[in-house]
Amino acid sequence: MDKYIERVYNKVVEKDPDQKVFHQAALEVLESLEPAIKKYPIFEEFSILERITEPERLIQFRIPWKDKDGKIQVNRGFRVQFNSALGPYKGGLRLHPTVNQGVLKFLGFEQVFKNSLTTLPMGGGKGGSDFDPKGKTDAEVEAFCESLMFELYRHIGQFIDVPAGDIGVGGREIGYLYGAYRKITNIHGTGVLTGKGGGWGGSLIRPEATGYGCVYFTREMLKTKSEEFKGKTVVISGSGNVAQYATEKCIQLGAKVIALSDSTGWIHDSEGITQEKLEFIKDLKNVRRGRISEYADKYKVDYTKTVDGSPWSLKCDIALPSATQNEVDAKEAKMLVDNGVIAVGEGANMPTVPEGVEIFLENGILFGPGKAANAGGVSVSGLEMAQNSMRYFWTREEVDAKLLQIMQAIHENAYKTSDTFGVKGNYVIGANIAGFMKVANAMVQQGHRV
Ligand code: NDP
Ligand code: 2IT
Repeated sequence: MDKYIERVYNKVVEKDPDQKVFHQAALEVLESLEPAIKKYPIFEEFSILERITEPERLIQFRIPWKDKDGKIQVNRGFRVQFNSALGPYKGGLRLHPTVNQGVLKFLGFEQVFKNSLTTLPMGGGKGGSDFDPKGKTDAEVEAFCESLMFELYRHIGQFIDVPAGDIGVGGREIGYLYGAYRKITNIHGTGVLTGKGGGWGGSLIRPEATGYGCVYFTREMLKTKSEEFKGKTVVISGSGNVAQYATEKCIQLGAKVIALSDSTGWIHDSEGITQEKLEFIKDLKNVRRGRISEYADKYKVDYTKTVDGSPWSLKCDIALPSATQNEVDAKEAKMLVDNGVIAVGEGANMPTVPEGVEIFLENGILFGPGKAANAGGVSVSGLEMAQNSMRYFWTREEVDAKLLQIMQAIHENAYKTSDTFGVKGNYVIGANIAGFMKVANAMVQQGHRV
């Protein structure tokens, strides 16, 4: 490893020894930047790597809220404002019991490079809480969101920081958060959050954007090998926002999606999930908030508990991991390769462990890393901000066309950059360097204090 990169990485680990997923994300990016760091000594001269691995600001706060029995519960809230060289901090809020500073620093760090790739003017940030929405009543979720906003409102704004959804945060939560923001500030600041409802400032296609975008990106990768989605068998993990709309786009393109999962287990529908069955899943997950096992009961298909294996053991042509970080381990990556997978598009953030990524790359699998493949969500968030600034709305077709154009531009940028640095088709190096260059150059140009 390059001496400068090694020094910076060691410092990252030394400063926060417990933040393992952040170390993982930092190492993955830093290692791949080596050719750019060597080619442009100015980045070392300006201490860009030391600066880019340190968040500009990290806010941690208390979130007290009353549960259905009238008992006051206390959760921890965070906002990591990682880098604003390219625009206001932008990134989702995650509600999951595993959320802590390290998880949000990993996600915020990834977001910086992802947002840079989108072509839109957005910095990177991430936030959330260790609150577990599972099993909570609507009223409890509302009470929690309101209390979260009591603190968060002072740190956000259309020119400062614009949160959106992530795991555990969808349309319902953004609604409660936005209502609280308006009530507290008396500002109808539509541009303060994205993923809003269609009738009050939300962009059409934002709910679909991450899943659709992931399929658009994967389709671009396939084109480089004269392949297409039509007729292919696809395995997708998760059954939340990203997984649902990745499935929908696969169906539209004539592919067969045979598996979806949640944290408890996964279903295997060998005949393929149809649009009608997908509507059942949307209602199950977004309205009734039930478990994916209900799909197996209804459609009489196989169901396997997570403890008994993963959907990556299924034979498929294309895999779109769309649940969470480190959900594809080395053994599972090997199984996918042995079973003939040709493309892997990461709908989730860092779902493949580093050894798994290595296995995909060594075997010539088309591998789209999350920060490129799942950038469609934040891209349409950026388009939502643009529409809010204009006090205007684009049609579904207009937003979808712009999303497609952005995903194609991200693909081209990552592909060309990989070629420039002598590793044609390695989208990990291509995306990391392309995303990094824009941020690093902005930081150099904006002086040593940013
Ligand atoms: P949702 O909350 O809508 O869905 C998450 C899905 O993943 C659920 O099926 C959930 O199962 C499963 N899941 C969550 N945690 C785990 C876990 N520890 N082990 C196994 N399964 C798990 O979230 P999204 O679909 O929005 O997010 C999915 C991924 O995509 C995340 O990595 C997120 O960061 C990323 N992403 C999201 C974007 C967006 O716009 N929403 C944009 C770009 C990336 P269960 O219900 O059982 O917990
Ligand atoms: O990981 C991500 O890119 C997101 N959760 C979406 C962020 C956003 O601001 O839309």
